[in-house]
Amino acid sequence: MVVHEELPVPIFTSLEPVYGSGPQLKEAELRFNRLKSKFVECFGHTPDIYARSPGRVNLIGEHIDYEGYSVLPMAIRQDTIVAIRKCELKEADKGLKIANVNEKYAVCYYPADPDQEIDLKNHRWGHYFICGYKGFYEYARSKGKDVVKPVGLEVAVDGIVPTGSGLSSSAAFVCSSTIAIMAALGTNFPKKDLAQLTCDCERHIGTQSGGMDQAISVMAQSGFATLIDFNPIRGTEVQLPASGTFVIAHSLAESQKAVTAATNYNNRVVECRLASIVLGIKLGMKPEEAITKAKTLSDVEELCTSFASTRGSSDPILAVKEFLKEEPCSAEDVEKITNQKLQAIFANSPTSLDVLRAAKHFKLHQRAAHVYSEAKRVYAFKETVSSKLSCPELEELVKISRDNGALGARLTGAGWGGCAVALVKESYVAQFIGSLKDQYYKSRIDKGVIKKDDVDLYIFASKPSSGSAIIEF
Ligand code: NG1
Repeated sequence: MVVHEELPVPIFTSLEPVYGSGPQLKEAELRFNRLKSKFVECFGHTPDIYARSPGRVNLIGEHIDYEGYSVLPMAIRQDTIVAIRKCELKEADKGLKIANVNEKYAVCYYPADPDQEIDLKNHRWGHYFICGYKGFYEYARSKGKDVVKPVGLEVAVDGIVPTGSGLSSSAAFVCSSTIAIMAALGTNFPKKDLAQLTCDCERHIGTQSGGMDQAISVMAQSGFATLIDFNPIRGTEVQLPASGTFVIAHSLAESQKAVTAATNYNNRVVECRLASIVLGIKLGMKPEEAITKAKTLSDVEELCTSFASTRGSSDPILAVKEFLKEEPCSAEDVEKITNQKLQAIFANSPTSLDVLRAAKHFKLHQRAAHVYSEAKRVYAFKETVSSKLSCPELEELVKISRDNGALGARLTGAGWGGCAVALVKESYVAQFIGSLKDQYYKSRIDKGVIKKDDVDLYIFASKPSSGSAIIEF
């Protein structure tokens, strides 16, 4: 069986397979037309090809992807579309020209050099395209593919994922850029490789991201949320209850993750790494071994659970409570345990060194406790959404009701037990109740589940009744 993540990115000749046939299609047609006009206006000819990638909403599993734990997001309809054209590389010309339909974003120019450094001190919107550009070449080289010589690229972008909103506008842009470059250069990679390479290359922007956003953007299947596992990346479709819709509401406070990485996002990643190292050492690893092997909390989970088993539990948080102090600790506190300066431990990671410079203290206990408990919640959520709300007893009761002439019958309330409600013709109510007593309740009375005299508490007819009242005599 071919797993869909092994397949290349699908290529369509019309918009319907992506946007369906409803109002979303109309909106998409307008956007593609506008993007094409922008392209022609900027570059004097039409693009060769387009690529799109969506944003996402994470349903459960926050701040655990970079620790190697599974998460459960779904793609949203908002996406980024990239129009692209390969062109001659002219001397003295900038090789990559990136325009945007949104006037807020001025045209960006970059050289056609896949090894260029991204100027992180000067944040520009076009940097995300360069992440994809670098990523494409890094992947192609790592696969020993005939490395395509750098070419000129003309690019126009239209993104409607709200920026700084936690809905992964950055991944939508990086993924659509990488895929556009790939398509313009006449190749196509398996989706799981793309998910990994876009995760790796988005880190050029300075955030040590975990990979959830790129994975769901590349691998999402319409109609499903996806459980995403890492190392290696894998997606499992999760059907959500048809009776519900997720509503997403913006707080209107923008989060500039790349700009605040040293104090916010990367700070958490570094704290998790320190927590892993300290737990590793406390649970028996030599300091040098912990520094090289304990990269994430998932690397030391087994040590934590075997510690917990000595106390009759399987919960890794027991080790967190035992070995990581709740009070924030200083760099010196940690260095006493690691026997090595933190600057030396993170010497190869400039963005982590930025964290060390900015941090006053580290919260190791809180980070580890969060990661281990959140990782479990992902599976609990999956279980809940994939399990039916009904239960065998309710199924049986509904069936008996229908077999005995109910016009309709179904479970009522939250389900997993409780009542069924059946609509029955007035003239038939007494007979209906009698049949249910025989066919459903009698065997339960015989088994002692309920008392014979109580049966009328469990099956009764009701008309719509009146509401609250205050009564004064
Ligand atoms: P947002 O804030 O939506 O970009 C970020 C990370 C994810 C994940 C979540 C927290 C990037 C690109 N994305 O998402 O990998 O760690 O935070 O669960 O850094």
